[in-house]
Amino acid sequence: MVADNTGVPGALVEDLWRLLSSGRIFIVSHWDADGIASAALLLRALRARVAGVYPPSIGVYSLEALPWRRISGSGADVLAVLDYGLPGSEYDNLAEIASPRSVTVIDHHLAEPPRGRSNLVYVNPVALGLGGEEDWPSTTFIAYRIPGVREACRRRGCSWIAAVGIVGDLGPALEHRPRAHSAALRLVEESGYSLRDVTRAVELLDSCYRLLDEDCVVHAVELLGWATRPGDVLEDRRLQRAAEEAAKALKTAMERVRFLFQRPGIMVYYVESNAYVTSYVGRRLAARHPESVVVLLHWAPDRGRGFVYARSMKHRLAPVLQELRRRGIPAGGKDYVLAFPVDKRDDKILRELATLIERLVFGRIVTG
Ligand SMILES: [Mn+2]
Repeated sequence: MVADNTGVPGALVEDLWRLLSSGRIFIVSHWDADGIASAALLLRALRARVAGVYPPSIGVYSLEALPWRRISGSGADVLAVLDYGLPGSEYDNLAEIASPRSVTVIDHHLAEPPRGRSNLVYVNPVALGLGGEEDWPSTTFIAYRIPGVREACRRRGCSWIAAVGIVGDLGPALEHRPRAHSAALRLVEESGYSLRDVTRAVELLDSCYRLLDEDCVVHAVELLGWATRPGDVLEDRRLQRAAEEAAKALKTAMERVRFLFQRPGIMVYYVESNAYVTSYVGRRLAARHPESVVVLLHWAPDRGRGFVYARSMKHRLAPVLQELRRRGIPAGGKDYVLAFPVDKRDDKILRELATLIERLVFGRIVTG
């Protein structure tokens, strides 16, 4: 295989493009700015062949969370899953269930690659050992390399959309990741807009999932699929309203968060909110305790469900994530973060998770 100048094997990207051009596509994208921007790039390139776009159920990482009824109803021949971070074996399973449809995955999360099936094209340079998360700071960065996307972007100019994914995924950490930072700056510069405008657009795009509003995510993909400048996002009424509401929810959540218990090196918190404030509150708490692992139970009373979140600035949580998945829990995450949904407001799962962290992160043998 010949690698192109970005390190993705050219043959793999060609396979991907051939598959995407072979029929009608249903796009399932992660609900955050990177997922939205990746879907928008495919929408630009494939336009009339896109039979539908919808995110998985927000906050849930599993095949069951995919919008199955919409997928079946769309009559699509190809399912494109973007930026969703499931382990490779799940995509083997998906390709098996989805058959005779084909499945294509574009991702940059650290995961075991799939065993592979004839109807599966899996493009994840991190999982395939072609570099780390810093070399591949977003799914958008990969999607922007697809020949058809390049072609569509040549006519309308969308390097700022490619930058949205990087800025969205790295957030405030962007400045501490020099390679990702310069990649984002190059893309933004190419577009003629400012990093500040792109950052503001990301805030608006990320407000849909904070309100647990999947339809709003679709609206954002469609908007970004047509937008010619960041201003088109910044001036959008629906996203403006969502952002206002999300900002209020985040502020209230930070005021309401309360400490539950601790173990050596582990701080456990609780917060109640009907918005998906989990990652925002969790990041703030992790920054407050940079030496520890922070665990947060976020309960959404109106929805009768919640989310458990763990993050650390210092300690890798990947072994815990692997163990949770091995136990059949639909957890998602990266090296230093993990999250999964719960349907009970219950301390027991928090104590179990704390014990697991003690064992797998700190190497403590815990009894009782
Ligand atoms: Mn991503």
